Amino acid sequence: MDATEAQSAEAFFASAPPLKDREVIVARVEEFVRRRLPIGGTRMVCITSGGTTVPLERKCVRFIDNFSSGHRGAASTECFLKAGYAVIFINRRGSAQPFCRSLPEDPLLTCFEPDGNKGIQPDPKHAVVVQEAVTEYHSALKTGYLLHLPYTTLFEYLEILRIVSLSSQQLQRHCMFYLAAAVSDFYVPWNSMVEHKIQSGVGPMAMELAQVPKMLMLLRHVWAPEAFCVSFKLETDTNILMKKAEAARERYGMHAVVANELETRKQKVIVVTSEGQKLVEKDAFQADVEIPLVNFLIAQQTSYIEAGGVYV
Ligand code: PAZ
Repeated sequence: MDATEAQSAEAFFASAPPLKDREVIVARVEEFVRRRLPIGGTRMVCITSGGTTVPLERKCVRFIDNFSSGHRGAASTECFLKAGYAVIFINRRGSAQPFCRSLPEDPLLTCFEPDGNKGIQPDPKHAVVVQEAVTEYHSALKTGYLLHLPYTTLFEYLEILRIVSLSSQQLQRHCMFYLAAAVSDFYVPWNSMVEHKIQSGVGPMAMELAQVPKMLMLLRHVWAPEAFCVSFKLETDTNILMKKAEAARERYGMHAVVANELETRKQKVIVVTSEGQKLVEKDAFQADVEIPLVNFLIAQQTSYIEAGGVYV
């Protein structure tokens, strides 16, 4: 990567607002990574999920959003946990969470009912799914296999991703990055952002957005150069999807790029690796396409580890 890209990334972080609870996050990540040592025991994956927001005001009322329900990240977290991976789950606040996907939309209010004695109990209609969700989620937390780090803004997302990647360097090839979050390509730099709510009634508004520095490049080559890196490419125009995915793999040196189209993303994806393109589809017996996708990527990472890092 060239020096200008590294400089613009440095400038981004230098001008970003301070990350709330930074020390706590760093300590939790370092402890989580330490539990995976010595290398060769449990593998770790960092899964990003949901869409970043780009605030337009410092005291933010308005923001630009990126589409992602978080389903992919949540389903994949469940699959990696089942496969024995420790998972750092970086997700957008309010987007889908692992083990909750079969619960009704408003789980707390719908899944429970008053027990007539000032307490609550699961509504019998949802008792089985509630019990399963609570048991699996708490078991992953208690056994130290799941660390949940929520974000909202682009600034928080990139700060947290950098903290995790730098800490995970010690795990070398036994760490995977699975970057399913939809991350904004444009933003308003903090130092040129207005403090208060933008006022209306003054006619049309023009706003210039700066380009977000190419952090995938930094992640891959500087922050975690040995980790197995998987990025995602979403397009709505199928004619350009594969070209963009191939280009992303070349440009950022990703080990795999998962290409998906908006309408069909829950049924099939195409994974681009140095070996070519592989169609991954869910079959009639699989609940989610993430099951074959995660299995395929785990096998790819195993080859990467066994090849001693010589892969791309
Ligand atoms: O979160 P979700 O299940 O609704 O969708 C997943 C996805 C389409 C956001 C993800 O698979 C993806 O492609 N993420 C990267 C998007 C991009 O920046 O191109």
